[in-house]
Amino acid sequence: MDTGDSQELSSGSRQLGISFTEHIAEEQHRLSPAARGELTSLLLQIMMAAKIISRETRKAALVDVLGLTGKINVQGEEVQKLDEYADRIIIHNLRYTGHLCVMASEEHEDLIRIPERFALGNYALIFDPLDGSSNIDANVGIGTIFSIQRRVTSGPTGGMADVLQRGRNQVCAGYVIYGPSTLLVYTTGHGVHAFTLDPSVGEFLLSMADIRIPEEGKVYSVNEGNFYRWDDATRTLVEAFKSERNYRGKPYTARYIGSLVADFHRNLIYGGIFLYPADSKNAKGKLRLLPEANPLGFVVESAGGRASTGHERILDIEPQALHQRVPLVIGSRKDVEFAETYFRRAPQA
Ligand code: AFP
Repeated sequence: MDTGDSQELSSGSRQLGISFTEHIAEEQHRLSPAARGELTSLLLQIMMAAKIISRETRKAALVDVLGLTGKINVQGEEVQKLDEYADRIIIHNLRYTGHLCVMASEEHEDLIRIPERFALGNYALIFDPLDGSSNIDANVGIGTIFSIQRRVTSGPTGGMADVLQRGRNQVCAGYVIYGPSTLLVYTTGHGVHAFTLDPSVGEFLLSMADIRIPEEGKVYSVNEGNFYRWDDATRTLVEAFKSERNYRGKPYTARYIGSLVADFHRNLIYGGIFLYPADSKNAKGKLRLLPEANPLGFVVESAGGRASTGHERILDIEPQALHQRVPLVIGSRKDVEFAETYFRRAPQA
């Protein structure tokens, strides 16, 4: 009987329209034939959580989930109801898989332990359950960001060392955008691929394979309301983007949504630079190294782009704390390199 292997195209796992489930099974077989399928199974559970969160974000307005819970999270921000929901869904869908030793969420001050009744696995999951949540009530694209590290501790439970690893050690990273369509983007360091949720079949289908970010873009993306909180280097840089005093010799276009996944994804596809620099209010920047900068840094580098603090490569930073913040300059390679020349002239905070 023909198993179908003989008809297989060499680029089978990258054929548009193929399901996420089939794609990751094929990729795992191609890249590490001896693997036991743990990462595949972990990704499938992340996909399942994303489907549930997607469903809830779509019907949120109808069931009065929108709005604040009235609580403040560990970052000192108001917690939106959907943040809590997304956080719970991810934990409940991932903790029993037997593939994780520990989890860390932007919404939790401490590590999330795997309950004793479940088996421990070889990976640690770090995530931001619903990034851009202050945009929820305006129906703007929001997203889940995830990062997977290989376990480095031994013993009866996972620990902080499993989570506090440099971004360059990531095994896999990606994000899901809940926007006009639900999109899952991921990389294991071998190409960046995007899958669109087809609601009629309930599957994520490959919509963009091997995404490459343009070397230079036309867009700069920054919250310019912070202008008077910036140092001189940042102000001069942003003025260079708005004028002809940049390496392209013409002004960039400004685009800022205020939802990191949405701003990042637009620049990944069209080219451009996103910045959240340090300022007098956020001396170390606003965004978090582990659940935001590291996974997006891994994605952008895998697509040929660059991610930096302005002074050093994001993926080389040795994390010191779970909720550590960093200045973030990310996007098209030439644009980020241009920005770095300005930051490097200024003293590092
Ligand atoms: P929220 O999740 O509180 O909306 O924060 C979003 C975010 O962390 C990131 O997604 C945005 O890029 C950034 O903050 C926007 O920050 P500003 O509102 O200060 O521009």
